[in-house]
Amino acid sequence: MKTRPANASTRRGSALLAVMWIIALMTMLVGTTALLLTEDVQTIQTRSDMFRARMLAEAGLAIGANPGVKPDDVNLLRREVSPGEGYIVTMHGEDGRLNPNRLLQSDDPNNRGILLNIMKAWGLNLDESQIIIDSLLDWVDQDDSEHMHGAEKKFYNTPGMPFNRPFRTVEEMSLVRGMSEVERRYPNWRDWFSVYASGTLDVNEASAELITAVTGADPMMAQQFVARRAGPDGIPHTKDDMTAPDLPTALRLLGVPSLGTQQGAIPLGVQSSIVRIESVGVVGNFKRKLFAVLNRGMPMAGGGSGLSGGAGIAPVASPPPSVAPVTPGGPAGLPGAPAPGAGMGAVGNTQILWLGEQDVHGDEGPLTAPRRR
Ligand SMILES: [Ca+2]
Ligand SMILES: [Ca+2]
Repeated sequence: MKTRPANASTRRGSALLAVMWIIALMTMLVGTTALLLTEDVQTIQTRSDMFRARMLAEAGLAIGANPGVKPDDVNLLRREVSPGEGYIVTMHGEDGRLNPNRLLQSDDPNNRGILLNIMKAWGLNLDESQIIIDSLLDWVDQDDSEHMHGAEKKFYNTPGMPFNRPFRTVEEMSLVRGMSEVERRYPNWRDWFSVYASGTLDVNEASAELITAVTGADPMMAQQFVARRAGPDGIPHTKDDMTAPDLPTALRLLGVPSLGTQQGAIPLGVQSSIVRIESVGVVGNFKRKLFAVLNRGMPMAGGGSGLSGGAGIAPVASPPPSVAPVTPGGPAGLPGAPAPGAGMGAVGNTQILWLGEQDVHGDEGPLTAPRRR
């Protein structure tokens, strides 16, 4: 009899404990469910924002691809369609870069001098440069015999390497013997090349270092020339640009009296016929970047005078990148690399050399066009 009240109180205690446990468990369950739901909603929102950013990038690309649009049409190329949403389009002449295939497949002995200048600018010594240059030559030639410092099948010991054909992308160059050292010393080496460049170097688009490497111009003179190009505002491709109107003027400004043999097989020009258009779609913190390389069949003038275009060329509608034909890649599994020069289609006189999507690096600035002073 003595133990009965004690038993009842223990049972009540146990029941209370059980209820408290259940409440705690249910609170946890509700919390987890709410968390999962929030995550789902966030995922849907993220997908929707990413999709919208891509649509905006496509819209920007279509506008930039119109031959009537000039690189300095800031009000057209930088638009905020609703708060925090819009696109930023930039365009520049692709001929400011060297075409590696033109350079490596030419028999002109002066090209080696240019390649040596380039390697020197990247911080490589003569021995390292010889190895890389000969290995690049071996990579694009069709035979299996090595240049003096080069590399063929035996060196790579990997099926399909070297490709023994021209580069289809600049990225393929990174597979060549010695290029890992270039990557370490000068990570921006890719900016010097384009497989879509016409082969004529546009001195109104090229970097000062590249101009020096190709023309032998004094580095300071080349820097001044590039600074002058951008005009008083210091921004390339704006109305105030002071690009060289013709090659003799450019050479005079660069202090290169006559090119002589230095130029090798690289002709120089002051305009690009190949244009690269990059479009970044922005939705809040989300960004998607699309780019197109177009051959407009006529030169693109530098910033000040804008794109020469319009007359005789049908406006270009941007084809959706999803339907762009993609040719098979190289043997080492670099898919999607088109054969350079093959083109991906044409609209009017405009040939589409490449359409693609890129990671967004760096800051594109504000969505709204800067106010003119
Ligand atoms: Ca070879
Ligand atoms: Ca400018």
